[in-house]
Amino acid sequence: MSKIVILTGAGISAESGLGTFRDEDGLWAQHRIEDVATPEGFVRNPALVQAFYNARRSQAADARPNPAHQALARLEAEHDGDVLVITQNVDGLHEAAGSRNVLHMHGQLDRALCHVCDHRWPAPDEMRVEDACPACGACQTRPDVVWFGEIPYGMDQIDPALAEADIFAAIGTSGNVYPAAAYGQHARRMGAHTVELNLEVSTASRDFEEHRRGPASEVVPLWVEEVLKG
Ligand code: BJW
Repeated sequence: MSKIVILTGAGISAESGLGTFRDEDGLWAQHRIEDVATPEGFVRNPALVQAFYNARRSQAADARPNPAHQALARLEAEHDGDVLVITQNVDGLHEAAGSRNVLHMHGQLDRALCHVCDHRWPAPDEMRVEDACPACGACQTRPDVVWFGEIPYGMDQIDPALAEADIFAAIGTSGNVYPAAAYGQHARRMGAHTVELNLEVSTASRDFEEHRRGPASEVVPLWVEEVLKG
C-alpha cells in the first residue's frame, strides 16, 4: 500500500478567493510581515494583529473548497493506502471538501490560543485584545497560528511521514518558508517520487522530479485521476 504525502500552500486556496502571500497582489504587499506575523509584532500592537486575522477569518468563513481541495479529498477516499495532507494554510477548506487526514502545520484561523497558559479553544468570529482565556483568565489571547520564529505544529509526525512517503506532492506553495520549503528535497532523498503542482516555477522547483504547471483547480484533479489509475 503506497503512502502519499501532500504539502499545500496558499495557491490551492487562491481560486476559492483567499489571497496568497507573495504574489504581486498578495497579503505581504499590503501588510508588513514584522507587524502581523511575528510574536514581536503581536506584543507591539495586538489590536492590529487581531484586526488582520479577524478579517481573514471572516473571508475564510465565506470561502468554499474548489476542485483542487475536492480532488485531494477524493484521493484520500479512493486511494488504497495512506494519504496525508500537510497544509501550511490556516483556512479549513481541506476539511470542508472532505479530507480527514489533515495536519495544519501553521495553525488554524478558527482556533484561539492563550499566550500565557497555551490553552486552545474554538475562536469566536471576532477576537478582541481584551478577551480573557477561558482556562486561566489572562487577557493575552491570540489566533492559534504559527508566526515567524515559532515552531510549526506536527514536526514529530511530519518527519516520519516524509521518510515513509512513496509520493510527495507540493501544491501552490512558493518554497520561501522553512521548514516546509525543504520537504521536497527531504522526501526525494528518502526515496519518494516528488511532484510539484504550481502556477509557475517556485523557489523549490529544482527539488522536484516532475512538474505540473497551471491553476490548482485544473492540474490537481488531473493528477489525482492519474494517481488513482496507477
Ligand atoms: C497557485 C495558484 C493557483 C498562486 N494554482 N498555484 C534563514 C534561512 C532559512 C530559514 C530561516 C531563515 N531565517 C528564518 C528562518 C526560518 C523561517 C523562514 O522560513 N523564514 C524565511 C522568510 C527565510 N521560518 C520560521 O520561522 C518557521 N519556524 C521555524 O523555522 O521554526 C524552527 C524549527 C522548525 C522545525 C523544527 C524545529 C524548529 C515558522 C514559519 C511560519 C510561517 N507563518 C506564515 C503565517 C501563518 C499564519 C497566517 O496565515 O497568517 O505562514 S507566513 C506565510 O508563508 C504563511 C504561509 O503558510 C507561508 C508559506 O506561504 P505559501 O503558502 O507558500 O504562499 P505564497 O504566497 O508564498 O506562495 C503561493 C504559491 O502559490 C506561489 O508559488 C504561486 O505561484 C502559487 N499559486 N495561485 C496553483 N491558482
